[in-house]
Amino acid sequence: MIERLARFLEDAEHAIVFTGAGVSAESGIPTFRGRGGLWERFDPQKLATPEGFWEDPMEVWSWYKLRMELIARARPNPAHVVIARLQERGLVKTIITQNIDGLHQRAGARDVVELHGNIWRVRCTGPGCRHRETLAEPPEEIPPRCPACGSLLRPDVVWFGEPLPFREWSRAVEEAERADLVLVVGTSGVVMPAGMIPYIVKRNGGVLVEINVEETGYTQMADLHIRGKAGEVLAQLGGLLGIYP
Ligand code: BJW
Repeated sequence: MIERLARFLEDAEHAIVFTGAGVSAESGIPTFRGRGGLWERFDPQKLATPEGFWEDPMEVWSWYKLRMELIARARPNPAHVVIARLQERGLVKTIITQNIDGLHQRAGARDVVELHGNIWRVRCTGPGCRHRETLAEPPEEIPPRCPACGSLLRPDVVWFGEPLPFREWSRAVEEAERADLVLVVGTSGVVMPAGMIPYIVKRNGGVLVEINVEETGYTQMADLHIRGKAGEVLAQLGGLLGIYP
């Protein structure tokens, strides 16, 4: 299976990678759904919607602060490293992620398309205030306030019911339209519209390869489904291609 994946990648002219929370699971960052997932313990309506934020900004910020602390301590795992090296080698053109943890970039990936934002970026909620900044560490005081106008800052991530950032979404669709292969790693694919990306590639006749510890809505239409942990499977691929360790 790993050899088939290597051949698919070598034959492709424009391969893209589409990732979700499962790619960071081996870095110690919990996924959202399934056993041990964040939504088992936390309520997405309260923590990942604009309504939840306005009802209790302190609660939402406590959750994001905790996650920032976890992400700051986490290290990219072999999946992030091999994906970055596939890009460096030209075997993968673009990495599109739903993750907000920045681990692809920390592993060396360039020009990553972040569909759901980034946990280290914050933006002002004040009317007319366009203040944005990138934090180097979790905010000491929560909820943090805008240095320009004093309104509440919010994490620059995409919550349920909010549109995806226009530029990133357009770029992801453009890349998917061009792609002749999509490597889908560690996503349940249930969140829309991000989850459409693999379908666009497949609809245009491209190859779909999935790496996941379980079956998903993509599995039936996948040309190759590799059941396993992203870090382990991609480390093997990297070994075969001579790019890892
Ligand atoms: C491993 C592994 C290992 C584990 N190795 N694998 C169409 C139909 C139905 C609903 C909708 C629809 N269109 C829109 C909606 C509503 C909604 C939605 O999709 N809801 C569904 C859940 C039902 N979508 C939205 O609201 C979106 N906005 C929108 O549509 O706006 C429209 C609009 C237009 C114009 C104006 C206004 C509005 C926004 C969605 C935002 C999602 N946000 C979150 C939180 C981000 C911030 C944060 O992190 O705090 O994004 S929710 C969460 O889910 C997060 C993720 O990016 C996203 C996807 O999850 P992901 O990555 O797939 O993780 P899991 O946990 O689901 O799966 C992990 C997988 O890994 C599993 O398969 C495991 O098996 C696997 N795995 N370990 C390999 N080691």
